[in-house]
Amino acid sequence: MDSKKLRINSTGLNGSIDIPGDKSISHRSIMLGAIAQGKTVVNNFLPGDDCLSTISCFEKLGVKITQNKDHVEIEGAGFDGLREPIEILDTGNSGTTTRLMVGLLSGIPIHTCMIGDESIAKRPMKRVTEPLRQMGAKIDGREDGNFTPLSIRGGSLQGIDYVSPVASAQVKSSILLAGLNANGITSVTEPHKSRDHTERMLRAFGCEVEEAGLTVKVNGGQKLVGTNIQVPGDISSAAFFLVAGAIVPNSRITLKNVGMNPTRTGIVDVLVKMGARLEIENERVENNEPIADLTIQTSELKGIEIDGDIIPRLIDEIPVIALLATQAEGKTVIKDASELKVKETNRIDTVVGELTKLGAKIEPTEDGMIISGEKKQLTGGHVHSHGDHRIGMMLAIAACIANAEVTLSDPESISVSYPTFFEHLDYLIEEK
Ligand code: SPQ
Repeated sequence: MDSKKLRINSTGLNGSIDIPGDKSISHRSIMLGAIAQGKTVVNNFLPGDDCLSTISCFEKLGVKITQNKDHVEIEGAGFDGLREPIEILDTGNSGTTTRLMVGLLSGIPIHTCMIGDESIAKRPMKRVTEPLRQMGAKIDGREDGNFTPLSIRGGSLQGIDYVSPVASAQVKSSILLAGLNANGITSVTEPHKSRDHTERMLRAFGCEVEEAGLTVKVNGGQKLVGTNIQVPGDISSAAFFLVAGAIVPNSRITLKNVGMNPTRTGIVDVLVKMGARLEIENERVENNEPIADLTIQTSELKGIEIDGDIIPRLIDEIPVIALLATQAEGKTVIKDASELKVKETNRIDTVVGELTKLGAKIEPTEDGMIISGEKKQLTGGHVHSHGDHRIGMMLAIAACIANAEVTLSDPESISVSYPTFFEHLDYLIEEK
């Protein structure tokens, strides 16, 4: 495992960058393109390790996919054209690939085995295998189907009305993808609204998806038709530079083509509520997804409370929001976020542990954390990504406001969602 000396004590981040494609939307473009009839062309695809795992799984299922950096062409096989693979499907570090593919494969009459890395092996799968079994899916796996490796013998499914105990786009999407192949109607109701990229993209592929409040419904037997997808920039990647722009003195950063789907913009709401100098310009819609350019400048921030409905809208941004809060005036309390415990790492423990090493005053709670805003520079230290891309990127931004050397173990994990992260960071530090 490598270690990287991070750039510290920055005197300002300045310039403009194009944020790479959205990870959630990139995954879905491959999945829906593969089960559609005809060709799908994807532009601004994210060539991060997670999305490459999705491509590799579909290639093993016999789908012809040509990828050249961020341009991908998929020869749709339709549901009927997926071939029983001789190899195990390896989903790498990607929860989205694992959970959505279990649903998608449950209703297709082939046998598949699925495995991921060490982190995936610890992430709960019962949240999808349980409702899929209620639909008639034949899934087995370690600890009665709660952990990988998983084995799926696809067959006929029956639609269900599922009330999910968690707000999770992966649970919702897995069941809806199974529902496309089930008899009758499948509905999913969530306690809070989670990201809705699957619903939006299914419509772009010609499917009917009904939404009423927190319930989403699909009819079984619908066919998807290949289309062109322009993937917006990933707001979860933009979040690292939004926070950097707000907390590093003398900064002004413009982030172009950022996805502004309201189920993902909790970070924007938090920045505004904390008092950040943020401008939103050039708002437009492409492929049913809103996009804008964002400019952030060094800001005077105040601590706030973050809980309830907003949590699923910023769940992946909490590590970097915790860093943001260390530079605010007053306390920030994050609640209702126990889902953080089942991400690539337990993100309550890894955020608190790593930021504490750099001198931040932060305490874990059962469902979140409390950060004392001290508005002071962080200290140096040796920190660890724990193999979690979002922890690695948060720590690299933290180093920008550290007053002594910071080294990061396992920086490679960042390529899961943002392979050009360090290039962009160096450019913003050097651009004047
Ligand atoms: O794909 P994976 O590994 O689960 O990735 C993460 C991330 O930080 O990139 C979570 F660890 O994002 C999830 C997100 O937290 C991606 C996702 C999606 O594309 O549907 C939904 C969220 O997870 P969940 O469990 O709330 O549905």
